[in-house]
Amino acid sequence: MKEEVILHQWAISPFCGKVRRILDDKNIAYRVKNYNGALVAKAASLSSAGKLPVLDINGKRIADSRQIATYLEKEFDSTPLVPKNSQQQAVMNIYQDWADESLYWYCFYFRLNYDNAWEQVATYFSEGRPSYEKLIVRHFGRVQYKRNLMAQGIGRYSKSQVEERFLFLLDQLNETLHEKHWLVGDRKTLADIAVASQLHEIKRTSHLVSRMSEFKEVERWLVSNEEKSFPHC
Ligand SMILES: N[C@@H](CCC(=O)N[C@@H](CS)C(=O)NCC(=O)O)C(=O)O
Repeated sequence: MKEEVILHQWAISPFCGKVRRILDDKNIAYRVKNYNGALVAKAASLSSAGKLPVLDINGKRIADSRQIATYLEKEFDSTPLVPKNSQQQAVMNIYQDWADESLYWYCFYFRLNYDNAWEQVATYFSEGRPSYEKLIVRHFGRVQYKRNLMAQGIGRYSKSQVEERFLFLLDQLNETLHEKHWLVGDRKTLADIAVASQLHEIKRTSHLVSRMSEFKEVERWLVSNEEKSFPHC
């Protein structure tokens, strides 16, 4: 019997959203396992980095969205998400790194520093768990992650500075997408998936959602990068 593919995830993690999109694009059937509320401690034990996503596939356990993407590209190559051309590949890798290492922190910032957004995160993050766990997430989760944001650096800037910088970057992305369907070459690549996964999560919880919709090229392109399905278990 063929083994089930299992994605260990948080529904609102942009990196988990990125892996879901890759699995969907490659038509790989999978089940999700969520680590909401107090299960966060269990999530940390799944890999040496202690982060999600983690994917169980073909008897292997793979951690990190980039490692997962590399594995899936090699094993399921009928829908390629990496261009053959090496220059395009390089641009794709730079976009992916920008999404994972820079845009991600904007998503984090907009969730942690705005009460309304954090309330939504606490709700998503404690779905299916006893209600007292939501209180823990709401308070201690916020304190802990704010420390990460300060250590990374972006947490030391004011809301107006971070919003202005983010909207500037969206404007630049908008320019980049002018008369183009995809960020790199003429088909969807990991660059689109990585960047769109971050932006979709920012839109999910951020007060900036209506400002973001002013960037028409980005909006159009985001529609092409929606998740095909949103599986729950
Ligand atoms: N480089 C990793 C980053 C994954 C990551 O940062 N995941 C977050 C969730 S969005 C996480 O696990 N955070 C928990 C922690 O840092 O302890 C990847 O691409 O998968």
